[in-house]
Amino acid sequence: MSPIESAFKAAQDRYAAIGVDASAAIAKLAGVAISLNCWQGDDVAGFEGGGALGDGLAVTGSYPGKARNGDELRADLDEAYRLIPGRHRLNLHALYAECGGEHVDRDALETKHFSRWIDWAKANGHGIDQNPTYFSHPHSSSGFTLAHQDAGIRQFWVDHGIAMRNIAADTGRALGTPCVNNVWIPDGLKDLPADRKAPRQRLTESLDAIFAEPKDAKHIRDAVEPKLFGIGSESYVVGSYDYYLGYALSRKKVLCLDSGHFHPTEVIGDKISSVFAFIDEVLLHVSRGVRWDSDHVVILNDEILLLAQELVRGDFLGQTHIGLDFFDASINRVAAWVIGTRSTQKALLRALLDPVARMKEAELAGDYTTRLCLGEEAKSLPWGAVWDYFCELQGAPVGEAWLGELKKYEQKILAAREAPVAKPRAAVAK
Ligand code: RNT
Ligand code: ZN
Repeated sequence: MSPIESAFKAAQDRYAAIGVDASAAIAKLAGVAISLNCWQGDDVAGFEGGGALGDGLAVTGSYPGKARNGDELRADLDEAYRLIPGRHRLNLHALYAECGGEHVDRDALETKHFSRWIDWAKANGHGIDQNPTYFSHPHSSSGFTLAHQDAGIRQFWVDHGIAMRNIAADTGRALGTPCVNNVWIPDGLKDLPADRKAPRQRLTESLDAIFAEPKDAKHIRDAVEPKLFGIGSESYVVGSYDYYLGYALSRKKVLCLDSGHFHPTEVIGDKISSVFAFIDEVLLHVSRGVRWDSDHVVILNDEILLLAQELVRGDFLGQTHIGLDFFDASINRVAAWVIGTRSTQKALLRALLDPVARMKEAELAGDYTTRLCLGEEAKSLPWGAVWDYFCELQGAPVGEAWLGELKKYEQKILAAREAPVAKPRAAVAK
């Protein structure tokens, strides 16, 4: 028996004593696929070769070795998946289409432009999720897309939405697992609007046009993503939370909850059981806002723990698509995926190991002392031993061992991507 396994056995006994089945927790965690956001790999640059990132999105940092094309991005993702226990998905974006050097505008994208992604996903057992890209484009430069006052520009973006829906459905069909197609638009205003109503009416018309064609739920799920504010849309966001909650509810769509898209004291964990009272499926963009929607890498903090507890305690995992959404260019970008995904999984595992049955029982009996005591004691139970064993079972590195492996990848692969720096000319002594 390996030291990891014997530590697990001891932990398992400890959990059994409080009525928790650690093996069952591991089995459940193995079934949770997390959708890694491709855009962490290249700072949301994409392959269109266009202008700078904007429309409310910002990436800071200049860590060397950023992926510059599909092959490099896939190689980096392969490395990340290798270091994460379990089988996971990929969260793609329209601007990662591979058009073989040809300029194909967003309204003309077809499934063939994603065939390299689909083939790679099939070969490696990954599901794919998609996102139409409503930013970093000349037609989004005014800060408006689907709610634009110009009917022509609106139509361009509706056509993009339709194209991406077709692509998502084909992707889901090809991979045998539904592709979640998530619509986020930057539309909003920096300063106080004179008219808050008309853009929202236009957005409803545009969305209804995009979703007009019925699609098979076996292949595609349509999701919509609300937001409180963005850089340049501080005063007004057309697709607010209230707006999309109503839209998703009335149109039977998947509601996307991004942890960075609410007031700093508002947490999405608290919303889970409310939205599931009326909505069938939720997409999560697990992220970490620091003072604002800063998209820091997810860590194992109280916010993510609450989110995981709510998913587990409400038995909502089967109706929840878990995606990541962060972009940090100040650290190794592959490490960002590994840390964010492993931390999300750790939160889920801890939630699965909580003595929930006993806590609920105490709550119903009005014994809040016991409830508080059990929750606090659970925090120092040997969940780390269960996590290590899960990693070992899944053939993933245990503990920080993954970092050593990634450093080798960095030295061998990422470093080679940097153009050699010209040596400064020696100062000439006068
Ligand atoms: C922006 C949204 C959106 C994006 C991605 C790149 O605030 O969170 O999900 O981060 O589409
Ligand atoms: Zn998001």
